[in-house]
Amino acid sequence: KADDLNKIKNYVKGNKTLQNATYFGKEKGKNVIVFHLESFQQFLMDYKVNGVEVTPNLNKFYHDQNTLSFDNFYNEVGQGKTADAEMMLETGLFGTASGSAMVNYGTSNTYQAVPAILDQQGYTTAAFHGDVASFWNRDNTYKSWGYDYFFSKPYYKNANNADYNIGYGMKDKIFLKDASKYLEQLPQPFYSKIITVTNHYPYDLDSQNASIAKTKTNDKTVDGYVQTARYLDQSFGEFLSWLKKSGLYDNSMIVLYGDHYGISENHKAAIAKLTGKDSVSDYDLANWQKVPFMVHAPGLKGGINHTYGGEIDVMPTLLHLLGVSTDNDIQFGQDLLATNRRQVVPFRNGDWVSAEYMKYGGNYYVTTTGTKINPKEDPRAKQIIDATQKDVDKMLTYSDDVQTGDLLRFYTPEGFKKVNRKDYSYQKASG
Ligand code: GP9
Ligand code: MN
Repeated sequence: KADDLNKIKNYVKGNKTLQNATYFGKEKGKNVIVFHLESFQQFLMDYKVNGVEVTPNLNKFYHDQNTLSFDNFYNEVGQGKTADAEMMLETGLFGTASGSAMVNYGTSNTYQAVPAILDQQGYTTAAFHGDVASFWNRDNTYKSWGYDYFFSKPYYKNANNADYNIGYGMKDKIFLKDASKYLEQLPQPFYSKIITVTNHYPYDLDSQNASIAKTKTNDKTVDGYVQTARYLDQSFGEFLSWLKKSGLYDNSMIVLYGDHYGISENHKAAIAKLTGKDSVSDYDLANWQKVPFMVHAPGLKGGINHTYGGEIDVMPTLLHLLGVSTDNDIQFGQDLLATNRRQVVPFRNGDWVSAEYMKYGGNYYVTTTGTKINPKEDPRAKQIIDATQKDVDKMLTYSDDVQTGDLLRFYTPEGFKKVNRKDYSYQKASG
């Protein structure tokens, strides 16, 4: 088992990228607020329905001169959905080929996750979510990841009158108001993750909270999406103005990400209508997997960054911005701001996107033009495609080996203190 690790360590070492001197350590010591946009896709950015912006607050944030916004950033989740997104962002490991790694390995595996790493840099770490603590086995997994606090549903005084018919927990506006009471009391610097949920399949929303007309694709689980997305946008807008009033906006790095697609690729007819196309190809469906990724901080050199990347790349990107090296970490991402990135984005099923080609649904395309190609008729393309596929398969296999073999128990990065789960308890003290 331990020697399985040596192959993986060598692969990861070969995956290292050069530090970007402009950004490395730029946000050192700042608070971090990671805002999880549930089921929120990139196509919604600057999207209008009958001339009305669906997400004006997020659009403004996306185009802010101090926001780094990535427009070729993909979700890479498997069956674990939100849990896979959390696993990738906090550990730099993929979810597993089936099931949820958080559920199957979160309780007992050894991880070297962002909360533990930042804890050991003097940060207080806290997760916030309006659902019960056990969903996706978060309560146990967060102890393995070293979260100091996990404010789940029982912590919120409005928990029971904010329940929402999707059954996953509180409506975002009410959750965020209650959560901010805890956030403002966290010792600084803190690392926090705030998980929303209202913009969730099947995208129902009570009429008094709906502020935009449904779309007219005639697909009943699609047409409410713009309403719950706009509600999420308003929730974010309210939260952002609270951050500004509380002063936290000025000394925090605010990170936004969409965790995975909202409208699955099975809704091809509806997707075509939403995107004004007659039909959608596998090329369109690959790009449908794009989700937003944005990083804002006062004075940060912002702009739209076109590098091809995904959720697996977030951990090194954030830690490097905080001046924390990941050279000794076993993680599969590459800093999105590095200048020598491979720009290969593996999907959990072995498909992938790169800056030059993409493979999706068994078809191959030129990434920038959408031209369909047949590698058998193009030796140069075939060589690149075969090498990319080999690399993607290796990365996914190695990540699965780490998860299923719990291989990190055989390795402690230099300077990292092993996490002791017994040091953490998230029970709300009664009273
Ligand atoms: C559950 C919420 C939804 O607490 O995070 O998770 P998802 O269904 O998107 O995985
Ligand atoms: Mn989700």
